[in-house]
Amino acid sequence: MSYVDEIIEQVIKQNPAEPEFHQAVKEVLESLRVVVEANEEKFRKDALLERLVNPERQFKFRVPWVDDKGQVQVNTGYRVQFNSAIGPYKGGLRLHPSVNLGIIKFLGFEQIFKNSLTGLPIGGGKGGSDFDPKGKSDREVMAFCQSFMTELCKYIGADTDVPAGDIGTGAREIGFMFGQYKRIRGVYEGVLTGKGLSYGGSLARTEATGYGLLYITEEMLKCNGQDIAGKTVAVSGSGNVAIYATQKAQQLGAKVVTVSDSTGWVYDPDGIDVTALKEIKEVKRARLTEYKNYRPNSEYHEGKGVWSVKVDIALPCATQNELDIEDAKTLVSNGVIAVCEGANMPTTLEATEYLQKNGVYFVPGKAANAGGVATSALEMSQNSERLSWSFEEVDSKLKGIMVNIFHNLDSAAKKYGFDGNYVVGANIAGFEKVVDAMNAQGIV
Ligand code: NDP
Ligand code: 2IT
Repeated sequence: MSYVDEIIEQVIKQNPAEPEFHQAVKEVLESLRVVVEANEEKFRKDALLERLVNPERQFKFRVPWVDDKGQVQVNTGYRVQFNSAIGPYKGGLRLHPSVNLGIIKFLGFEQIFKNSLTGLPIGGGKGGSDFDPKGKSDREVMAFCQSFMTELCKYIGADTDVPAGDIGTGAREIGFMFGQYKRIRGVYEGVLTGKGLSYGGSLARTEATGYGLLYITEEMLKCNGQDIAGKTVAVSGSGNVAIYATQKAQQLGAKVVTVSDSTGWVYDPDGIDVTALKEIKEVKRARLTEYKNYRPNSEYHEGKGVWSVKVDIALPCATQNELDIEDAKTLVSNGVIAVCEGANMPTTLEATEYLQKNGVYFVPGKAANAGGVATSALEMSQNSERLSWSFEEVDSKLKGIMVNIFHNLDSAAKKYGFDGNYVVGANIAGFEKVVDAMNAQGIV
């Protein structure tokens, strides 16, 4: 059996009931087959793939907190420190009832290659909890965040592991966590990114993931003889990534006609009103049903369906496996030309293959959404030098990073004979730097 197949089998056997982690490992290792085969003897002897798929360290802990009725609640917290070959662990904290160890491992594994693609010195990590911020009071969210950080603070630090936001973790949660870290550890340092601007945050970090997604989409289309201006776009999700992806798409002259949340989706034939969307989601923390109050001409639909609209470009920005084979077939039959992933692993493996086979340009999340973590690394740089850069400076660095990522994955795909396959290109380009660093550092 080939080394790649052996490791895939081993991961499934050793990590039962973690289907998302299996999926992420499969996607990466399948892409790396050509590189692994060329170095099979050395990689086997060094157990390189075994070291790559096993986290360096993982923490699972109890998070007790008291709700507004005086009832004690208990959640589970996680932090997986996956790979520190190229820098301190870096990656977000997800707060969502679906969180379990397998989800955090899939996200942490993806993060290794994503962070490598940014070209910045950050290793891969991820964490979170099955706590659901939805419907909780600010005090309850604070109680949870303080309890979560009381344990997490033992394992993180500005030079060891730097968490950030992800689903359910935004500016409010990062603020509460930062306050508790500082109180317990007694150090004022850049231990988290996505901080508020008054206490060490970076301008453009809030916008970075969505903006970065559009910068890479624009560059990819340009290199394939297409222009983003005038295109119709479907966005899913209505959180941080979706909002700023929508905003930048509109600034670039495209028309975004959909957004969604976990209960339904909106179709706005005149183009999504970002100001209304921000008010509903960032200020009121309300459902998308409210959108119709701002835009009477729009439609609200319960359930799934965002991919049924005829568009040129699809940008999944909600969650994993939200775009399946049936959705891919609908998109293709509606003439979609590009799918670029704002979320982490939003497209199933089967759907990805179908899209690629049908000539759709497909940019995977670990490249397309890398603008968020890249800007987090820029926030770390600003914290280290105790300076703040202007919005324009951070934004122009972000754009440069995204354009560079596209060219790196395009070249890696071409170099190994997979011209236009940006999944293979991203995985190989991300892997090469990590492996080089792992080899240089010996068996650790
Ligand atoms: P938010 O919490 O701000 O928004 C998440 C959005 O996705 C919400 O609209 C939410 O709907 C929807 N959603 C979440 N879970 C589900 C689900 N199970 N089914 C359907 N819809 C769902 O998160 P972000 O915008 O930060 O993250 C979105 C994606 O982007 C995630 O995959 C994340 O890992 C990825 N990402 C985020 C980065 C960042 O900087 N924030 C960087 C790179 C990637 P509802 O409000 O109803 O829950
Ligand atoms: O998935 C991701 O890259 C993030 N949630 C952002 C991580 C970060 O450290 O900014």
